[in-house]
Amino acid sequence: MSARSSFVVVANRLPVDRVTGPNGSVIWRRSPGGLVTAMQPVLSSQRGTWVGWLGNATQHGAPPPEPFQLDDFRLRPVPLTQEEITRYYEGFSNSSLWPLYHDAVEPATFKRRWWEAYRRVNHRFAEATSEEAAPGATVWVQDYQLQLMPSILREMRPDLRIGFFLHIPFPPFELFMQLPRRAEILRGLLGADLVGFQRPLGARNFINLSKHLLELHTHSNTIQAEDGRRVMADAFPISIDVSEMEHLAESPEVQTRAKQIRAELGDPRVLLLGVDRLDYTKGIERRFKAFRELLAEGRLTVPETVMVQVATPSRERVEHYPALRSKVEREVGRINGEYGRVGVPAVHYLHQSYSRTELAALYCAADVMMVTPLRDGMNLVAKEYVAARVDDRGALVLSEFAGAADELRQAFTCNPHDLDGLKQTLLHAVRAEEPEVRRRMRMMRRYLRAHDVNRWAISFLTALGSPESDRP
Ligand code: ADQ
Repeated sequence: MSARSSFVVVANRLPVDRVTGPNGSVIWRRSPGGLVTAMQPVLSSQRGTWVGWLGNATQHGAPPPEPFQLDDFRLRPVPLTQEEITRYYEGFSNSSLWPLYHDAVEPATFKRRWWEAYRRVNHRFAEATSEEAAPGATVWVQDYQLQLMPSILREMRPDLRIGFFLHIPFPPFELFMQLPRRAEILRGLLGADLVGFQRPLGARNFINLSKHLLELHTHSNTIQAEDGRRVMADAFPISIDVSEMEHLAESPEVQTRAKQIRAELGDPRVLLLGVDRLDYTKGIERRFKAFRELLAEGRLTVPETVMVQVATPSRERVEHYPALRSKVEREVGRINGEYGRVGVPAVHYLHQSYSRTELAALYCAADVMMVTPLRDGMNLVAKEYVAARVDDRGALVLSEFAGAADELRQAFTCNPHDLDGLKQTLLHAVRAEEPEVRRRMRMMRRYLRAHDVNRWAISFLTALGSPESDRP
């Protein structure tokens, strides 16, 4: 066995993208993203390991992919078969847990065979982690795909310090109780020493659930687990690499591209922007409806106002997603059919992935950024937009159901379920005077600079290592 690590990150995916090298060889390149940026310093200094899935199916009977080194940390791939991808990932994770944890804005589906795969895969992740972790190591498990892992790992390795962070909302008691395997999931999470959430509300829901479902004793933000351990639950709002986005936004390349984007759109007076994974939680349909009604009422007009919607392809094999894509694309067609002219569409819809540079240019070009999820753990796009506005311009319309609303308090906040309210907020943002826009943006930027993703990682790890979390 290789040298073991004193720090192990576990996430469904390894932070790498597959690219084809010379002669068709496979090369793994580090994928962009806040999580890996935040983990990098700790992983490097601790000779850390990241455990996760490489993203492609392993054939039955094929040898598991070997661990490998990337930059200065080790990657330990966990293989999944095609059937496990269907049942553990697309099934239980993304068709049962994802909708349920997002207020069941689309109905959750439960299938018994999905549960079996979810349990089996969590077990496999725990085994791989146990092999990688040095005695007394710190293990940080990420997200809803791995909620059983903390308790399985604790049973294998009671010497480890285990943290868990949930990137999506944790639902209220009434919703969680619909989950067929609710007690097992809760016990799985309680295997950790520290369970972190995006918002204080998530931590409160979790503590309340422990009290009522398992009748555990709770005090403030600690829960006494069935084996007598103290488990701490608290909010650790995730953030972005603020200086990376600021540097990008300041670069001549991005500034030039931002101007070019506006020119290509016909130099509109107001450029509205949406950037989301194409997901039913993101409130894309509500946003289009609000825009269409504002055009119909003549309160916004084309070509003075133009909307750009980037909708990244996502989970196309999971139920609800192809249907959402059809609905969104129909709506775009309807708006353009009614309000566009030859060469002047009202909505520019882009179902594509973009580089960080192009995203930064879009952020810099947009007058109003629309972030209107019906429910969202945090929403990093809202934070990226604020970080990119090094000119202190630009208005952020932000749903109060996004975790980011707890922090970006100077945004134009809205309730996306209330269409009239959403329209009012959009108009308010469009019509706001420059001094007001600048004042709001300046304050949000100041806040964000002091709360970047490194601070998030440090505060979680400090709480995980603190003696408070296991004092009897
Ligand atoms: P997501 O639901 O994926 O994340 P979000 O937080 O908005 O949502 O992050 C999306 C990321 O993808 C952003 O960094 C954005 O720049 C990038 N992105 C979006 N469209 C893109 C495109 N077309 N091309 C390239 N990149 C694109 C989950 C939770 C969130 C939580 C995060 C982190 O659902 O609530 O904020 O995890 O914890």
